[in-house]
Amino acid sequence: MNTKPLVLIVGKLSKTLKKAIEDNYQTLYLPEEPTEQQAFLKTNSQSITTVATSAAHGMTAELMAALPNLKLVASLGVGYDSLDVQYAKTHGICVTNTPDVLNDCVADLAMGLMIDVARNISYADRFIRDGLWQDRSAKLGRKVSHKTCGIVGLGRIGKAIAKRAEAFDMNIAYYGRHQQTDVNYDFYDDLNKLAITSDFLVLALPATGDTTHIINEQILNDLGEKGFLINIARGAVVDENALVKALKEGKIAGAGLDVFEHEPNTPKELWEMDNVVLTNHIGSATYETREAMAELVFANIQSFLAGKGAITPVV
Ligand code: 8YV
Repeated sequence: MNTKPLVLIVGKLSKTLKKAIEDNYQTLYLPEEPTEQQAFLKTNSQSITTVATSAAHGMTAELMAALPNLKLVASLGVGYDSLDVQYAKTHGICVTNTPDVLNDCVADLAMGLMIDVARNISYADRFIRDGLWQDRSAKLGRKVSHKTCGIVGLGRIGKAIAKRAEAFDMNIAYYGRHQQTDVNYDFYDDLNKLAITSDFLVLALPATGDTTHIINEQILNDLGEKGFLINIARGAVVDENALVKALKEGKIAGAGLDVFEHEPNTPKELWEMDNVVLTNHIGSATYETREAMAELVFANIQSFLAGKGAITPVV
């Protein structure tokens, strides 16, 4: 009889993480097809105490409720908006994420999007590949250095962005629920005022009920026609229809976007805009970072199942 704890893998995980789990625990995979999933749960739900999943897939209250003996959900990703942590908390289920190991990677991408959209790097690449250089010179961009970087959400990733922006001689300002005593950046408790003062409004906040569409038409108008929006947080924090409208009407200078409201679907109007840089949610998508995240997921599972508790619990 196999006495190893049983781990249910929900959604796509890397080969290395799946192998680590398979080598150490009894492993089951949740079918994605609804009929198959129901049959699977009917047979296995009672024996499952541990789930390994990702921020990209998530865990609903419905699925957690279908696993009556569930004790741990270990998720790959720092964001946990796709996990029903409220249900988990009220039902004694521990949820873990993978903070810190991806701060640098995501912050690097934020700077990349900022420089790309301000200096027309992706546009210039297309300009050459489309054979347009023969006929005309490329359009002018905007400086990044010595400009104001307004960070919405000065958490661990926000601080990593601020550190990079300082290296570009940028002035750093931020908006959050409270002023932080361990930084000497300009604090704004009014998002509109931060938008007005920013040349680059960089979104690094979590997606919660309170932050849905926090970037709206008025904020975008306040950012202004020389301002750029950079989003490496979650699509839900931006009113995407208002963003498309602001870009169409030249209310802002451009946008660098790694996340979208309805991924993998993105507004087709953005595809045609030369002052927009689009990436497909690749904030943490490097070999090194995904390996570190996978190791942290596995470490949380090992520690919890060894009775030592979780390493990075959310709840
Ligand atoms: C995830 C992310 O790692 O960390 C997060 O919250 O959004 C991504 O970097 C990726 O979606 C895999 O789940």
